[in-house]
Amino acid sequence: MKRNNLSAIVIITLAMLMVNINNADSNEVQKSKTITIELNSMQCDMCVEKVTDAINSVEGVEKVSVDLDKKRATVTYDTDITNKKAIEKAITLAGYDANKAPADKEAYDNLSSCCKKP
Ligand SMILES: [Cu+2]
Repeated sequence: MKRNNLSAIVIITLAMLMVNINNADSNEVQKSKTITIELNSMQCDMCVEKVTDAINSVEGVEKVSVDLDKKRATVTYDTDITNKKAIEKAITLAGYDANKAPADKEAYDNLSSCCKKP
């Protein structure tokens, strides 16, 4: 009887270990990465909205938070689907500088006057 109890404990412990290993695997498959992007040309809340929409339009982006005071975005994305360059590109095509990538000129010219650099 004692032996059976011990076996049961060993089996349960092994089962729990296997569950932990499986969880670690599934986390690795997701490959999420969080980066910050400098958005020095943003001026107002409308800019925040446009930049947020632009980043969200990139496939593979999971989470976006744009901070107007700090002039930067925090973006979480799936590294299997997209990358930092693609996200920067979407921002520049919306008319804003992203890190060292300059805004697309035509998109910038089409921004409302309140969104242009002073
Ligand atoms: Cu603006």
